[in-house]
Amino acid sequence: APPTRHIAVDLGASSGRVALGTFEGGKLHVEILHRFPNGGVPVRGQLYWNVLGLWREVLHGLKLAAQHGEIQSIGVNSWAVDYGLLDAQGDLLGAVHHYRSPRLDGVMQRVRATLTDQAIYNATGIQFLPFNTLYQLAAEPPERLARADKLLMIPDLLHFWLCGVAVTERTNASSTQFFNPQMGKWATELLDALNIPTRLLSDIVESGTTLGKLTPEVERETGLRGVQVILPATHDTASAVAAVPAEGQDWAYVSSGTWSLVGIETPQPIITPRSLAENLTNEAGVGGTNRLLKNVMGLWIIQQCNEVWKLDYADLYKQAADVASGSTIDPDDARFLPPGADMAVRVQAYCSETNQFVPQTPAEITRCVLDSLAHKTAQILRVLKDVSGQAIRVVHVVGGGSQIALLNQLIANACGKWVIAGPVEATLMGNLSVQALGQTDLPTLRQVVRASTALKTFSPNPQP
Ligand code: ADP
Ligand code: LRH
Repeated sequence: APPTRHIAVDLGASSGRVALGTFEGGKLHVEILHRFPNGGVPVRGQLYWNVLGLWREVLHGLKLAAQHGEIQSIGVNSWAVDYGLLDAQGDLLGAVHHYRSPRLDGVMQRVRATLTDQAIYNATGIQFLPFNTLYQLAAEPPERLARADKLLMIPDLLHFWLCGVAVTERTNASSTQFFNPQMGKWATELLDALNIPTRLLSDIVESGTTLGKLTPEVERETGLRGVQVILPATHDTASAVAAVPAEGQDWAYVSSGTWSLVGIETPQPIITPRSLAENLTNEAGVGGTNRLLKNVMGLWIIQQCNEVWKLDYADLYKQAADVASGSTIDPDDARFLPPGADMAVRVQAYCSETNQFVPQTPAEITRCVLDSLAHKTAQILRVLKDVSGQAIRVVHVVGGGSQIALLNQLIANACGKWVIAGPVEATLMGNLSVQALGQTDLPTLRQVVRASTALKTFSPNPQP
């Protein structure tokens, strides 16, 4: 088959990129054309995303792509749960809120008191996290919802701007906590009970679907011609998991970035009293798979510390490998969720309160966080195995965090399992593969990723 060429836009919480992917001879070559930073914008006590700034960066990346000859398609993925509201003219209604915004303080507790955990979990199978879209909508002033005509998740919003078609792709719909994965439809009864207008919702569409051509305006702006928008798995974690270079069944993944998503793939959602008690999530994957996983706070804690330290990540992680393990924190303690220049102080306070060694230097604090993430990963894998009955032999680490050799080794040690690290850009590769191959055959897709990536293996050392 002749080579095909596709553009993937991957918007992560800490950075975004526009990449060109070329498929040829069962291999995928990825070239990153444009990278740009991302993060929350604080305004008057709340936190927002600069979604228009992201759009400008995307357009810039597309202009660069237009210099690379004929391109078949484009697809956008991003972090989950956040959304824009549109008015009846299709104009963006106000700013786009950030999932770490203080507006959500106390909202989940209020909703859980109204609806019961069983009602919410049995309908959705989603982990209770205070920033799920369900609680974000419950936090909206009713007047704003009354003025809104449509809710679009971030990637769906960008697809709307690219081609004028407004739909909701399924993998990201499942992150809202008002999608029923067993029925394959919106759990409208939850929204009804909270007086959230369900007319805001649009049709749920599968990844691999062609939405339509770029608008004439986007063509003029970028110089691209005849490019189709094809839906990838729009939830970044779903794209990353699709590109886990695994074979067989007995593996787990860690999608390691701002968040650390620790999970396994199962054929069906697992929604039981035990999975509720463990607060496990069931998110939709590519090809009708289920992602049974848990959100772990991830590298966010170090990212926030490094806003102050301003160190090179490769250097910082090398230094962290040279200090001894000291203390561990629960990275999911609620105190670590909000941004702040005092993140290192929060880590120290946790250690002090729990009568542990208090890390002082950036290397010591980083080591403490990495040790803690590895322990948490091992703990979750034990739960996943118990709940699913699936054996786990190897752990695949993908994403930006898979570059941290120390973390890979700590995960191998804590889990007592082999770790296979890479690809770093799993999300881009999953996005591009679904555009090129459709979503029919995950083993083939994973074979392409394996053939196209240099992987690193870490064997577990006995614990000291
Ligand atoms: P997200 O998609 O959530 O924005 P990424 O998957 O891009 O996150 O991962 C970002 C993380 O990757 C950073 O927080 C940092 O810890 C790690 N990282 C980035 N560059 C390097 C590097 N050169 N060496 C080791 N780790 C790195
Ligand atoms: C990772 C991610 C994760 C969500 C979080 C909000 O980027 O999409 O899967 O839970 O962001």
